[in-house]
Amino acid sequence: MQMKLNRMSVSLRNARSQISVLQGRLEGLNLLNMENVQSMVDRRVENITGTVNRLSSTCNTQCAVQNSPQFLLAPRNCSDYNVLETRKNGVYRVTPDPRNGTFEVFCEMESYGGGWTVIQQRLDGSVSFNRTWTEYKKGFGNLRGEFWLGNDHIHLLTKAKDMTLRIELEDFEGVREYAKYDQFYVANEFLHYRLSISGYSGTAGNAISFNKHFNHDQKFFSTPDLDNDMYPSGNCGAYYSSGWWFDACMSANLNGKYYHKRYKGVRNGIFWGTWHNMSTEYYPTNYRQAFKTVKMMIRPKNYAP
Ligand SMILES: [Ca+2]
Repeated sequence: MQMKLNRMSVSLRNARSQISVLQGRLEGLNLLNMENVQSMVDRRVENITGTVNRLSSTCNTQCAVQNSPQFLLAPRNCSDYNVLETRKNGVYRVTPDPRNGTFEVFCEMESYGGGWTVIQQRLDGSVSFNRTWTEYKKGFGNLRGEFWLGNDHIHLLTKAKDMTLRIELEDFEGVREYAKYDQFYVANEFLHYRLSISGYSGTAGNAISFNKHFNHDQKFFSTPDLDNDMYPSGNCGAYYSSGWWFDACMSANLNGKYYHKRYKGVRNGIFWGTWHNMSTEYYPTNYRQAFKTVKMMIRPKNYAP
């Protein structure tokens, strides 16, 4: 009896190890194919979403009642909470894409017309932005303080709806300026979170698309440990200690190091190339501009406060 049991347990163990080998191979195959299938489905869903949006925007008052409840069930971003008459700043849960679960975001509901989902904030330098690809992917920091919301989350939010981006900047003299972009989209990880951004207006200047040689539009995301930038002889992310949609390398970088006052040397601080006194900087004799606060936030293009 004991021998039989032993024999059986040995063959069970063998079977189990064979199963796990097969499982590993299957997963490999599945992953390969699933990525293709997923991007195909994503494209289809995007097309259908576009059609549905067009149809629902042609709806008049008769169909408004049927449309509103589904938005109320699962707010996709902070602007949906504004519909619910929740108009207080704070942390809320959003579901931009039901297939990818829910996550928490900080909602700016009281200023700039409200309904803003904050994707990045700098306040005091308490959180390092010198982080890895994986950290920028997942997000880091504290939603009530300094943070990066995470590239996967930003992708889902900007994929679900046409979004505008608002950037608020403040220097240590208390000067506040802003930049707004009518269109803001971040692609998925397979496309290295490529940035699509256009339609500037504001007071801070268009540092994102500065000129032919410095343009962050359509650039991939790079981090100190993963170089997807346009600079052939080095890694901008490593050089400037941050993750960003680097060109070769930059006219803007809001994820640079937090300096509490102006500084000298490598311009690895928070940087906005069109800031008013930026042109007086001259390396290496002059000081570099430092910023006190930065906030990046997004809201649906069709939002009406
Ligand atoms: Ca490079």
